[in-house]
Amino acid sequence: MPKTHCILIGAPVDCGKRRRGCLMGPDAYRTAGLAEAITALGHSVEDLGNLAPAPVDVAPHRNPKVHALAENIGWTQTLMAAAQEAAPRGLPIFLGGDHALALGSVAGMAAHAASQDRPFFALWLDAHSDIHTPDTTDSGNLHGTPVGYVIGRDGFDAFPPLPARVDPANICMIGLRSVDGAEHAALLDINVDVVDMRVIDESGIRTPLAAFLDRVQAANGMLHVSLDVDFLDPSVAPAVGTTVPGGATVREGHLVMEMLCDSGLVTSLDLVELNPFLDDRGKTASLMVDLTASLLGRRVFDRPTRSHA
Ligand code: EXY
Ligand code: MN
Ligand code: MN
Ligand code: MN
Repeated sequence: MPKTHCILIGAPVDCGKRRRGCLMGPDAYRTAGLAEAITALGHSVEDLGNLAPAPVDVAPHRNPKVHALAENIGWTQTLMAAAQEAAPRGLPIFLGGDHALALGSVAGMAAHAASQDRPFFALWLDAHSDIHTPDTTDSGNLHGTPVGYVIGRDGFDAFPPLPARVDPANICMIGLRSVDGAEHAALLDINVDVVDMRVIDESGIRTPLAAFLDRVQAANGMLHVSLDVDFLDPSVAPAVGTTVPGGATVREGHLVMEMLCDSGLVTSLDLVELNPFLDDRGKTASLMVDLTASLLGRRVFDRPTRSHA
């Protein structure tokens, strides 16, 4: 893998849901040796430290269940700007923080891709589709809405206008096993590439991922990877507030990262939903660091970079 300048962006977003703890996520990754793992692979690292949400004053959402709207909007503004500042300088790695950070990271990276006149793609590694809007969410937790926002669904009136809408056909979701009714209805209506655990059971993770990566490559696309801890099975990654049994194994996680590395297509990464308060002596934080190292070229045996086909 070519030497890469990795820009760590601490995004201790903890307002996307009610259970607290993700605010400790960025420092848990640092404690688990993320920077050292990256430099050991010959890459350079720039750590921007932990950012903060922009101050926002906003009326409550018409859905009274919506939680912490102003803080989520403030983070979206901060991270949309941070993405566009960092992207021209290297590979931004957003250290979460819950998945509400992707409201800003994905919107910002899509804006950057548009500025480069290149198509933007997103790989959503998650038990959940996160495609609610503030009107359709039943929990009011906005960490369940980032995909809804970036594809331009209605209901995000108070959020920053999208500089560039993400085409749902350019999103691939892998690991799905917990999709709410309203999300299911939305997914049937649009052409997001959905790969649930049943598909993985039957055909493995390689085939659908290779097909998606072929599409990204053919389009000369920029690929954002959003890795939610709950993509993985809770037995190997317990430090997340929304565990769902029947998730990806450690090796399936590494295969995804190794294929992404081989493809050379990844231009930004989110590491989200780590709650160190729920971890077992740093086991989950360390696994996420190891998966990031696989994305950045860590291998047992070096072999010629093969296409993912
Ligand atoms: N769909 C459920 C909700 O909207 O509350 C659960 C969302 C979990 C979201 C986490 C980030 O993946
Ligand atoms: Mn998620
Ligand atoms: Mn999830
Ligand atoms: Mn979650």
